[in-house]
Amino acid sequence: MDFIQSENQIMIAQMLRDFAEKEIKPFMKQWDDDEYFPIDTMKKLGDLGLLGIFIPEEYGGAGFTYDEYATAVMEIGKVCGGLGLSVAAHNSLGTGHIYYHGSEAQKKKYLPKLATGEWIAAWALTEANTGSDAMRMQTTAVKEGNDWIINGSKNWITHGLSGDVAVVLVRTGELLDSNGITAFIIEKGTPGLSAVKIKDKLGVRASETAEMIFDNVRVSSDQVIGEVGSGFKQAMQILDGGRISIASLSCGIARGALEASIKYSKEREQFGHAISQFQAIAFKLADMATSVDAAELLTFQAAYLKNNKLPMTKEGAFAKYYASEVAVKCGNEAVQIMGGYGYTKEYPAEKYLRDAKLMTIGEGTSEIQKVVISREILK
Ligand code: COS
Repeated sequence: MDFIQSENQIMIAQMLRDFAEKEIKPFMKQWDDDEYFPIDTMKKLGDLGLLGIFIPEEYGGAGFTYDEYATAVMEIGKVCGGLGLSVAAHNSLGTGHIYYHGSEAQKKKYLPKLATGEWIAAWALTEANTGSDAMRMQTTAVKEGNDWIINGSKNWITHGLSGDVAVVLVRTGELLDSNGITAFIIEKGTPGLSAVKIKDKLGVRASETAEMIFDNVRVSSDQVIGEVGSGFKQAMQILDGGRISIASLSCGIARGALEASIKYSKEREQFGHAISQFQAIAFKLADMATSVDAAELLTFQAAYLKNNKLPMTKEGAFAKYYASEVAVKCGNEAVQIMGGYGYTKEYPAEKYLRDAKLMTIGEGTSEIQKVVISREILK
């Protein structure tokens, strides 16, 4: 593991700080208030190579490692958790699934569009009644000649409405058969596919979440990813990598909350001193700073293992579990440090807290991370 940032990481971080000043900070409150998904801003990030960060150049990507990927997601998370979630989900879920498990023809067809941001990706595993218990999904695909007919619905899908293409996990075998789920690539506009935006979320409101409905959606066998029946295991592997994304985003939110808290506590005076001078506040900042660094180290550990194609199920879960809880803690402390101001939308603290909370829920709850970790250490 390298504790020093590479030149590429430094360059990406600086580029994103500049980008955030012009393209994110002036608009993010409006996106949050209106639950507006800034697809044009996503496309600009695509122009910067940030929508195919670890996709090789031969498929139109930036060809970076998970280190640069984590840095990019952290930097966006420091500013806007919602946009950060969209960037993370696009890279590691939809696009990542086609890259890691798709055929050469599928990679050539989809990755250049996705890696440049011409197309936005969705990834659909969860259903209304099956979140943590993904294996019990009810959406089915039945073979008819060379085609498959898909019926059912998927819930809580990032870019389920605006995404140009979705990787959809569907039952093709018996209930509870770990070889009974298959991944399909389904393009927007396919007859029988519709979607409804989910509104009134607590946080990550700039990221689009939708329900996708499949009513006799016909797709050809060319749209199956990998072997029929291999979808659940593909999904588990994608979630292992996805946990680096959410850990990175959590680190970004936590660091954003810490930096805002430091700034505020140096400016705010009470009892004749800046409140940073009081141990009650200084120790909060010390705890926040220590846990943000620890979360980043766990995240870069998982990234190192992924870069080196080493097993990282446990380490991905460590990073996601710890960093997401740290993000909530830092968001909460930021509100506390800013007091009444922290409780209003005039200051950034309450948004960090709202955005952070999703980190302990999406892409596997904290409880599921503990299931994964305990199974690994008890093997
Ligand atoms: N990589 C590859 N294969 C994996 C795997 C991984 N990380 N984790 C499990 N598998 C395989 C197992 O080896 C098993 O294979 P066999 O049946 O051939 O032995 C199969 O997948 C089923 O695994 P398991 O029996 O552990 O499945 P469970 O139903 O008990 O589920 C958990 C395991 C809870 C870990 C899984 O359902 C999970 O991750 N749930 C959370 C899903 C989630 O994150 N949802 C949110 C998505 S929002 S984008």
